[in-house]
Amino acid sequence: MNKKTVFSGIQASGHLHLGNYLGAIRNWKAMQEEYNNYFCVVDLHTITVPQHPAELRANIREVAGLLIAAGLDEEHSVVFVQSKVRAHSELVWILNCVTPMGWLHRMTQFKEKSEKQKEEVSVGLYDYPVLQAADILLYDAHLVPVGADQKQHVELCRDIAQRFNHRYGEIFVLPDALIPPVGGRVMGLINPEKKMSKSEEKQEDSVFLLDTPDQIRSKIKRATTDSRKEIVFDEERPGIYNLLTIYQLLTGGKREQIETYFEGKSYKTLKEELAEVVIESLRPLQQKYFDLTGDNNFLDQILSRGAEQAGARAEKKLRQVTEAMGLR
Ligand code: ATP
Ligand code: LTN
Repeated sequence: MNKKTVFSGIQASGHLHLGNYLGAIRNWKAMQEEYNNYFCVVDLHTITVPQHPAELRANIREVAGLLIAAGLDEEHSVVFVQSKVRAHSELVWILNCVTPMGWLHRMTQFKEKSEKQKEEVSVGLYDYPVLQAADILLYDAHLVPVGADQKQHVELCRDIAQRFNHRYGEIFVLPDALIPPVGGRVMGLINPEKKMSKSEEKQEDSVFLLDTPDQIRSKIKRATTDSRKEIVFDEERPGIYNLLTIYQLLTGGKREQIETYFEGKSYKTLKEELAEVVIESLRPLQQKYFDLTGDNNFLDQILSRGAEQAGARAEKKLRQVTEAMGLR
């Protein structure tokens, strides 16, 4: 059967949160049977900002474990760690040599992240989107399911592929980003003007997938709202809009039904009910995570088979690329 290929990546830059789940991982699971899938813990992207070695090692395992616990299975999906497949590091260099600097200057994520770091900014952070392009192009991925913040990076990948193909022949598949219509940008609880993010310093801003029920209740209770009363989907009121959107995504309800259900109820009730919905939605995932990480070998074996499978496919592509360029 000629299934299309899906590739997506996730950083090991901290604990996974509801934004990662609703904007990305949950959709990866929902579509895995329809495609050939590669899901990658992108540790080489993670080191574009300084990481503590022991923490990085632990985060890589936590992220990989959560991907498996969320339901990605070996029958449909190859789950692996980026640094274990050397072809990523080799292709990024090659792509660096066909990517104009000007294209990278326009990347909004670089502008945001480098503002925070000032003179600490690494060449790696600047080059981050080219490494992302290498990830995607190595597997001939047609589709890249991501949150809304990654749209620009996938478009850049397409541009790089096109430029390469123009110079050396039809080597790369041009990928499309797949962004969920709702949930592509889950906002912070404390600051609903900014997206929920792993590397945000304020822990109260995010619901982490491994938070305890009490942590979840307390974070949602303290979420920023407004001085109004009506519980309706109104984008002008980002706090309430975000809480309702999370509720909608986890219950699968329609917006009008949800508004009717909460009519005349207080923000306090909304928060209490949302907290219980989040707790119950995460319970099976947490249970599975603790079961599978109880057996250290289990995860190692999945990742090692994943790296082997991904490596074989990536090497084949790299051979095609180097041949076309006269490096072989
Ligand atoms: P960092 O804060 O370190 O940049 P991150 O939380 O943005 O990390 P990534 O590993 O960069 O997470 O992203 C993994 C996937 O989750 C990507 O597809 C990304 O678009 C998606 N994602 C991240 N944050 C959100 C969010 N708040 N809402 C929806 N999707 C998100
Ligand atoms: N930049 C992405 C992570 C990422 C990725 C990829 C996503 C690295 N390589 C390839 C899709 C395809 C992010 O989520 N911040």
